Amino acid sequence: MDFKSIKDNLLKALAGEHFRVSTISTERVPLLTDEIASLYDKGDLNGKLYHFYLKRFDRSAALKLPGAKYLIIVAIPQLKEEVEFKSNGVKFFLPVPPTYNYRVDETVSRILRSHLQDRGYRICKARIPLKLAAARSGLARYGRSNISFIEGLGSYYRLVAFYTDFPGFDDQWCKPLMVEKCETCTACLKRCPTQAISKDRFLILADRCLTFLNESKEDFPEWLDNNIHHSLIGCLRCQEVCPLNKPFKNQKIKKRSFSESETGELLAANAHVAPRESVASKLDRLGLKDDLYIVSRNLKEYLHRLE
Ligand code: B12
Repeated sequence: MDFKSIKDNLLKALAGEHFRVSTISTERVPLLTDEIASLYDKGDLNGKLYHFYLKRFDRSAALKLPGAKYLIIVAIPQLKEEVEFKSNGVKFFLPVPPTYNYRVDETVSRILRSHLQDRGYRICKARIPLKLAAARSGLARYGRSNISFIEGLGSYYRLVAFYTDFPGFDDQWCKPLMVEKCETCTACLKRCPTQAISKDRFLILADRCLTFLNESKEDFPEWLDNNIHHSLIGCLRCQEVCPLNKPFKNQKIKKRSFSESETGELLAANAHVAPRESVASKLDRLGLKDDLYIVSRNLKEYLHRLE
């Protein structure tokens, strides 16, 4: 099969799952990583943010996949998942925002394997600044909230990227753009419960972002108002208030419910006591199997709010 047919068939299969796709040359990978590192060097990024999340981005595609030619960037539409809990006879729901459930990456991987790997090309998951890659390849545009947006999906999608040595793609490199409507809208800025989005700075103040705080194992800072917790992990406020997300914001998948005893186990979880299989497998299905401590701590924090 010629390059064009392989590429067209692959793109068709990904589009069949409603995934959006772009490709760039792997020569761009160091540029992406350097762009982030230079922000840190200039003092524009919080040290913890850089060391915990950003420092480990791939410096070169070849180190991961020798002979890699292209980076395939995929946006996977994803809705929030509403999770039911029960404590002291009271039922309550907490959402898991879109993008935490990484299990869907396997669908992308399966499609790439059947269209590329089965024809002798290799693929390998990439660890890169995904928003920047999506914006630099024209797949997405930045919003004022600093999340990226795609026409028809809002910001409710998960990004994932793979390297391949298949030579038949295009280098879709361009200047990152901002969503035009964000130029005159301040909805996310006003709604952010911790003032992490500011008028005079495009980048968010990551160390103020509720997500940064509740994804971390560290204690919450003194200044954080406990009443603002509303998700099992992360935060939904800047996305839910965004006019571009209006069609999607009330759509949710109600997937898991934890019984009273399972909720109790989650609340009591610690590093020494593994939860029973049913609890572990429900966390796994939510894409949170490695986040037991954080889920437990966040759940407790939310319950304090109800007291
Ligand atoms: C670190 C990180 C965080 C940190 C820092 C967030 C941040 N804004 O960078 C924390 C923990 C706070 C976080 C929070 C969230 N995150 Co996060 N996060 C990441 C991660 C690991 C890296 C992002 C990154 O590179 N940040 C560094 C900054 C500097 O990069 P950047 O914002 O792209 O910076 C560029 C732009 O600002 C641009 N720029 C600068 N000035 C200007 C001016 C103009 C006009 C323009 C156009 C551009 C521009 O240039 C910069 C580069 O030079 C990615 C996964 C990945 N591997 O990439 C997920 C990721 C970005 N997160 C994601 C999500 C969904 C979230 C949350 C919504 C989760 C939630 N529901 O709670 C929140 C949103 C917070 C927010 N408002 O941004 C998704 C985004 C999907 C999407 N639709 O865009 C990603 C891609 C995860 C995924 N696999 O899908 N996250």
